[in-house]
Amino acid sequence: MSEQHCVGDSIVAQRHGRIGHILLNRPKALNALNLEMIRLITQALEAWRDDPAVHAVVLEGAGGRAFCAGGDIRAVRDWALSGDDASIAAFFSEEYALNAAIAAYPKPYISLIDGFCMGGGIGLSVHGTIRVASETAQFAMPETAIALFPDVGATFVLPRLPGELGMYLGLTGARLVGADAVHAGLATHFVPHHAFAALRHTLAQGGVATLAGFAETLPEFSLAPKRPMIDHCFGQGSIVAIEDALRADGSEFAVETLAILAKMSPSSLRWTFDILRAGAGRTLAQCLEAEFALVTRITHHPDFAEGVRAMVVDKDRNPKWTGL
Ligand code: QUE
Repeated sequence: MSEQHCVGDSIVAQRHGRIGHILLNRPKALNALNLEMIRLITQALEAWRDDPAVHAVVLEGAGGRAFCAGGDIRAVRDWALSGDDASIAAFFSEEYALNAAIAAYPKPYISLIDGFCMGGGIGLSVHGTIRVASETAQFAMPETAIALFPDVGATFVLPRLPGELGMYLGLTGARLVGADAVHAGLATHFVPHHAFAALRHTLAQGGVATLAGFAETLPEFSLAPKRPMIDHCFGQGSIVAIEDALRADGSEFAVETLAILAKMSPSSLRWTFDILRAGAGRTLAQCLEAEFALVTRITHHPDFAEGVRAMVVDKDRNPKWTGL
C-alpha cells in the first residue's frame, strides 16, 4: 500500500509501526461515510490482512468533532429521487459487506472514538474487537428520524445489548455519551480524550496489550435508574403497546420519550420494531441480508426523502410524514 496521501483524501491509510492506521478524513461532513470511503477502507483492510508487519488496525476520525456521523444519506436521497436504484444498491451492499468484513477481520481492529459516532459510524466500529470511547464521544442510531431504521448490522447488535436498551436506542435515537456506551456494550474501553495521542503512539510501538494502561475509572451508567422502566416499556409486543406502557408509566422520562417517538416516522418505528425483534434470532450475515432487503425497499418510501430533507438538507427538523 502506498504511504503517500494528500489532504483532500477522504481516507488516509498508513502504517505506523505495528499498526495500520485509517483516518476518516471528511471533517467538514463529520466524516460521513460515502462510497469512495467504503471502498478505500475495504482495500486497506484487505492489504493489511496478510501483511505480517501489521498487528492491528486503528480507525479514527479527523477534526475532533466526529468519529463518523453516519452515511452519505444526502447522496442516497438524491439517488432515490432520481430513480438511480443501482447506486442505492451499490452503496448499501458495499457498506454492509464492509461491516461483515470488520466482524470477520483476523487482527485486532480498534476504533478510537471522539465526538459523534452515529449510524454508519457505529457500523465501522461496533463489529471490531475494541471500541475506545472518550468523554466527548456520543453514540446514537438516529435513523427513525429520517424514516430509515438502525442498519449496518445494528439489527444484530442492538437486540444483544442488556435488557431492552437496544429497542430503546433504536426507536428513539437516544444519544449515549462515551461512558454510557461502555455500560451499554457499544464501546469496550473508556479513555480520556487527552490520552488519545499517547494511546495511538503506544499502540504503534507496543501493540494491543498496551491499551490496558490507559483505562480510566468508568463513571456510573446514567441510564441505570431508568433500566427497569425501559425494559418494561420497550419489552412490549408492538409500537402501540410500547406507547401505552410509556403513558401508563407517566414519569417525566416516559413523557419525554413519548414526545421523541411522536416526532419519528410512524412507518419507520414499525419496521424498526419488527426488524430488531427478528434480529435477536439471526446471525450477523442474516441481519445484514434482511437489512439490505428492507433498506432498498424503504428508501423509495416518501418519508425517507422527506426525513433527510428535514434533518440533513434543509435542517428545519419538521418533517411532514405521510402517516401511511
Ligand atoms: C438521522 C440520521 C442521520 C442524520 C441525521 C438524523 C444520518 C446521517 C446524517 C449525516 C450526518 C453528517 C453528514 C451527512 C449526513 O445525519 O444517518 O451527510 O455530513 O448520516 O437526524 O439517521
